[in-house]
Amino acid sequence: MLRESGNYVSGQQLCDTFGVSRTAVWKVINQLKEEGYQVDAVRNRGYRIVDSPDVCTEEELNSLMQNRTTWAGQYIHYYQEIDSTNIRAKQMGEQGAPQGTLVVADMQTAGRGRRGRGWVSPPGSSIYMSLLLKPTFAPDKAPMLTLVMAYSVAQALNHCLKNDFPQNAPEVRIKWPNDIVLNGKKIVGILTEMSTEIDYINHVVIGVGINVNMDSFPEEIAASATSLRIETGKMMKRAPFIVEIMRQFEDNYEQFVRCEDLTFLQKEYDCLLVNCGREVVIHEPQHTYHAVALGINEKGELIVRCDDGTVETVYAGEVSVRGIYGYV
Ligand code: BT5
Repeated sequence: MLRESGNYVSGQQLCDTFGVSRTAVWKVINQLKEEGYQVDAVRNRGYRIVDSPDVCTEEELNSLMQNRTTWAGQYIHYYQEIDSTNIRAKQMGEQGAPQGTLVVADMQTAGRGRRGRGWVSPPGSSIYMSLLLKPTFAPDKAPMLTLVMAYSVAQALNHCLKNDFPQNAPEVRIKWPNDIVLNGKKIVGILTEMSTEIDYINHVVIGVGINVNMDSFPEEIAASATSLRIETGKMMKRAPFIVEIMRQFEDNYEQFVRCEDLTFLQKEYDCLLVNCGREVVIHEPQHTYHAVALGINEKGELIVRCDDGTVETVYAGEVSVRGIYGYV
C-alpha cells in the first residue's frame, strides 16, 4: 500500500485495509526498517516509503511488478541461498507451477552455465533468476527463446541505464547466442533448459545471471567478466532490472508465440549484436574457422561469410564464437 500510494498512508488506513491492530502495523513498519527500507513516519499523516534497500524479496518484487506484466514474474519465489534457480524452477515446473513463475535468489551454491560449466554466484550483488514457461509450440522452436530472452535483457538493461545516466549511458550488446557484454566483457549469461516428450514441451526454464554490483571476479574469469558497477562506477538496485526484464520479455514472447520465428526482432537484434560486421572465430567440434558475422536469420542462426566468400549459417548447439582479439 505504501509503495502504491507513493505518499503518506495513515496508520488507521493500514489497520482498516488489513484488519489488524495499530501495534501490528507498527511492528511491520519496524520490520521494514530492519530490512533496510527508509520509512518516514509523521504524526497525523502516517507512513511513507522514502527509499528501499537493494533486495529482491517476494514483497519487493511483487510490489514493483504490479500492473507491469500480466503473467511474466507474477509468481515469485525468492531464496536467500539456493543451489541453482534453474534446478528449482524445473522442479516447480514438474510440480505444475504456472507459466510466469519466477525463481530469484540472492546467491547460488551451484550456479550453472551451459554444458556442465559453472556460473560464479556470490551473495548480495547479482541477479540470479529463472523463468518458467509452458509453451504449446513444437520443441524444435525452443532454442530461439534464448535469443528472445537475450534481446529482452539487452533492451531492459539499456532502458534502465538510460534512466540512470541520461547524458552518457553505456550500451550493452548481445554476444550471440546467450551472452550480453558491456565494453567487450561478459555481464550476463543465459541458460535455457527444457523438459520435452517427442512432440511436445512439458516446460522450458530460462535462467539469467546478471553481474550488477560485483566488484571483483575470480582470476579465471577476471579478463572476460565484468559488472555494471565496475563499468559505470555506480551501485545499482537489482529489483527494478528484474521488473523491466519481465516486462520486455512478456511482450517479446507474445510476439514470438504468434509467428514462431524471430522475424519480428531480427533487425533490432542485429543492431545490438556485438559481432555484427566483425571477424569472428567459429569453434565447431571438428574444426575452427574464421568468418565475418553478418547477423541472425529468422530461426536465430548466425549468418557468417567465410573467407572464400560463401555464406553459411551457424547453429548455436555445439559451437562457440569468439572475436579474433578476445572474447568478443
Ligand atoms: C552461461 O553459460 O553463460 C549461462 C549462465 C546462466 C547463469 C544463470 S544464473 C540463474 C540461473 N541458474 C543457474 O544455475 N544458471 C542460470 P556459458 O555460456 O556456458 O558460460 C559459462 C562461462 O562463463 C564459465 O565457464 C565462465 O568462464 C564464465 N563465467 C562464470 N561465471 C561468470 C560470471 N558471473 N560472469 C561472467 N562470466 C562468468
